[in-house]
Amino acid sequence: GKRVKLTQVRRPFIIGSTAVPFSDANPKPPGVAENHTHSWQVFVKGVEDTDITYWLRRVQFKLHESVPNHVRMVDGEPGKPFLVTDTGWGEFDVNVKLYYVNESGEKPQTTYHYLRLHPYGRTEEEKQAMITEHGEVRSWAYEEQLFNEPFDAFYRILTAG
Ligand code: SLL
Repeated sequence: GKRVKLTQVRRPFIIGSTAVPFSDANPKPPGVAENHTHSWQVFVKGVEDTDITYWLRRVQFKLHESVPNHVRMVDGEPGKPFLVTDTGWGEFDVNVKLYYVNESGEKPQTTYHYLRLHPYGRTEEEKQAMITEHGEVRSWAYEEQLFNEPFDAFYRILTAG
């Protein structure tokens, strides 16, 4: 295949996490360890949940080694986030490896996301801004995937629809 010269295609996406402390409203499921304080999710998804599986086919989330089965592979399902859900007690860096669709010819790329359980900020206001009405601590990053001189076939996939 040929590359489309002098062309860049950008696709926005979100890497994020949410965490909720265990409470009456978020009870600890049976079997969860005594020292676990939160349930959490870490994800890669489209902005406003738009589909990104036409360019991203799989995501590997490498969690802290203290988490059982800490390397999680998630295959894309159209329109759904690439999502890992678990429980724990501590914050850590998640290694996020993005695998692109075969037509792209792109090698996987690694990025990071810090899993936050506790709100942080210099002021009480900044901390409050991280908490949603459901008591979720939210840490989201808007990212942009750049495809530089994509292959012809991939360019057509990127720009279809
Ligand atoms: C810390 N650097 O020391 C961090 C590491 C690791 C948190 C936190 C595991 C839960 C499980 C878990 O929450 N690890 O046992 O499944 O604070």
